[in-house]
Amino acid sequence: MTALRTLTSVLAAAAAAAALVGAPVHAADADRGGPGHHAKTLRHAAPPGFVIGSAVAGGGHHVDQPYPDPFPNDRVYRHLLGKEFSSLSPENQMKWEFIHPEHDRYRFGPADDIVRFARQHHQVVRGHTLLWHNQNPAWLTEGDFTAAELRGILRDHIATVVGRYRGRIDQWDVANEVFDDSGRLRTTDNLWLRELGPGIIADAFRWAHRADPHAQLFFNDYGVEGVNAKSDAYLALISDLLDEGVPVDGFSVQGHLSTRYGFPDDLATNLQRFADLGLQTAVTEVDVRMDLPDGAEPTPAQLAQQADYYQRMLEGCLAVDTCRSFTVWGFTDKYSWVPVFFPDEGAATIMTEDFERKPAYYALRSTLADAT
Ligand code: 9MR
Repeated sequence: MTALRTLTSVLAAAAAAAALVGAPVHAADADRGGPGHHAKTLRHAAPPGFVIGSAVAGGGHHVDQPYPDPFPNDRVYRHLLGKEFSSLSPENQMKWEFIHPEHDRYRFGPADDIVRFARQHHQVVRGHTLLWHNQNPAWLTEGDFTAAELRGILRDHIATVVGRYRGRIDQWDVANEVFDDSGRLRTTDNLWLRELGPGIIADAFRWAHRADPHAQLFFNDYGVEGVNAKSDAYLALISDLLDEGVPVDGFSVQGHLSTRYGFPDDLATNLQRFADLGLQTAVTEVDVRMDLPDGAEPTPAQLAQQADYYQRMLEGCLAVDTCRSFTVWGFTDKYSWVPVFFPDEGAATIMTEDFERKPAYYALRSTLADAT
């Protein structure tokens, strides 16, 4: 079957399946000459001032990855990354273990390449991330440092990394995933909180602000799409920090969803309460994985449900004035982290491994076009 026929039949089946589950997928609208039918890419369909982003694959724990680093090597990937998106997030290339692999050595090359590519393609960059419990290098986690030394290490890292990209990064995920699912600060598994206490969060924001006064500084997490104990904890913490004059600019929800679970219908309500604090909001890491036992192919119904979830995430963001940035965590199944981390799940992105656009892609594009 040709790629086009596959796509056409998938779209038709997806529309039928959407009707079945009552999902408001209008995946095919854009191609039928509906609103925004002339918008050929996501970024061109987006309303003015609204950026649509993708993570830039590479540098992860994809230990069994059967491919060379995609960003520098895959020409089709690069072409689509430049053409479809107006914002880039390094998936791993600015994380501690990657950019600061030894105490006295930084590795900036891959991050520099992304920032340069973004410039060339008129894209903004979301920096990710400065204070996190994961992907810290062994020299740091296993080193024998005093509290004062650790503090100095974090301060220097933030000054160095944020300073290097000063003026070229639009939004920074300063603090990533600092709460657990019950809304308790990760004072055990987060090295910084454990060794230096929760006050280090405010310091990280202050240091980042000093290094780049124009970058918008964010808290970022998963499982905070809706109103729940964890997002409540963020609301309380950020309110306190703002009262103390700490330079926090934004709160972002990652959006790693699964078709196994219900959609977080209160996304817009949740984002709005952060917007009401005067914050920017953003959706930063969307993917929607599905059950694919024994290497099964996605069914039309699964693709339709996935498209529906992507669309509703985007609609939730578009409904909130301060949500001006929506990023997918990779745009092709070829390089997705999902099957590596979730056995028997996958197909979580908006394009197949062969870069064929799925119903989710068209759902995003027509939703963006309708919002213009
Ligand atoms: O996609 C990233 C993957 O390549 C890494 O191996 C993994 C290791 O922790 O991190 C993934 O990205 C995460 C992001 O940085 C923070 N939110 C959750 C993402 C998915 O795990």
